[in-house]
Amino acid sequence: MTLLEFTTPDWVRDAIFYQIFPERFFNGDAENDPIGVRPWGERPQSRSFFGGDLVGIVKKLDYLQTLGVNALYLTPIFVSPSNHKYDTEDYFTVDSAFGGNDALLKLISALHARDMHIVLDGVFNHCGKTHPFFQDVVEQGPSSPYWDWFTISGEQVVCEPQPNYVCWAGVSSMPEWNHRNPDVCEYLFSVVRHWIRAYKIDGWRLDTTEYLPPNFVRSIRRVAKEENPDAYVLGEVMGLATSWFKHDAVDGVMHYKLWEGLVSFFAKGEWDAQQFINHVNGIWKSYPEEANHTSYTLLGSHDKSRFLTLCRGDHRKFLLAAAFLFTFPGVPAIYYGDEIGMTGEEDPDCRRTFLWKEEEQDRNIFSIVKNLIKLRKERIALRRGKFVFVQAKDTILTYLRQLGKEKIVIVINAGNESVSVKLPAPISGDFYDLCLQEKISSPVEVAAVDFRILRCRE
Ligand SMILES: [Ca+2]
Repeated sequence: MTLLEFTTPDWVRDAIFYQIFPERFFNGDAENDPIGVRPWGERPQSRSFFGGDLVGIVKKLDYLQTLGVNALYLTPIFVSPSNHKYDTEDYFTVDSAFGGNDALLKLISALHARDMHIVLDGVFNHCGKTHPFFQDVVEQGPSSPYWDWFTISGEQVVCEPQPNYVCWAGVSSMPEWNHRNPDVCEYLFSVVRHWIRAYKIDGWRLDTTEYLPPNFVRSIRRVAKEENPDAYVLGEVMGLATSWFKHDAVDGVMHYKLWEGLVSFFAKGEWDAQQFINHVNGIWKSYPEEANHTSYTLLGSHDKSRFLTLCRGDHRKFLLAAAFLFTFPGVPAIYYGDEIGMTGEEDPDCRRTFLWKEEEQDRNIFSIVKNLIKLRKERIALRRGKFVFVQAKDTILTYLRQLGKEKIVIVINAGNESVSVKLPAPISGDFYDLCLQEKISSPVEVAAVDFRILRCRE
């Protein structure tokens, strides 16, 4: 496949993703709870368990559909001793605390019946220390058939005080796979195949993509597409992702580079609109157009402080960034609980249990996020249209989304005073405000820390 032939799954362009950390979303079955679960609502510590599971997600699908999301990304669900499950023990079995394989089958069937998609987290850089192949190496040393599946210095495995094997970020509980060994790659490809073939998952999010050999990542994408040409392969990439697209290795990336700009402009106010545009344009032009439309754009994830916390609790700033996300190309994604105003510092605080009591939720944020999702789903130009920056001055940002005759102008005012924005030709004239549902004309009044989404009238 050459770069010219690089194409990405069509369904992703219409997706609204929702990321779930299953241990913390909803406890649908107390029977499968691990020993020692903490009371729901308590602040999490790094090793806390609360009992969330896949049955809980099934029970909350009405909620998710009411919000408007149509695709889920779950952090890892396979057998592992931790609450985050990035230390896999068995790639072919869903953890019993999440309900086992049967619960996944029921979740997928319920999602597909609602025309919703699901992407699982593939942790292929490393496994957990309790993985049987690593345990075999610990017990048998160099005579283990899996000795060359890891990278070990010496004649036996030493875990403490310093591991003598390559492990993720130096964490001894996460030994890295030796991807130079073709048997290792084949084993991991069999995982990729299995869950697409037997369980019909719709794609993989690849954990720590930047730590993986590009050829291995490209092969994962190939294997996934062999099983289902519409499978979505999403890379976790913190830096600029240009080279991953040049390798045709992923369909999109978790857009942490865009997130940096959103934090600097919307949350912290450190940049003016021109700096923000320069940042966004720089990324936009370095990625293939296809990938710009299928990269996963986010305000939050399990690895970052909550966006509302980065905004120091200013709801208006959070909503301004959300308005940008839902009117910008790419696949907008909500980190569970952001839509009801959840806060939290970095891990483990950003992984609190979901607040299901309505009196604890910010219903204003919920209703505006829900409306932004509705607008995006109703207006094809917001999902698939061309995007052009129109104006950037101080804290005011204007851009256009256009598909065929449909033109939508977004005006953002990140400043603390209301402004009157005169829109330049050729988008001057009469408009219809899609949020306020009223006709207006240029100049457009925009309140402090507010936005307007305007359909151009013919
Ligand atoms: Ca449970």
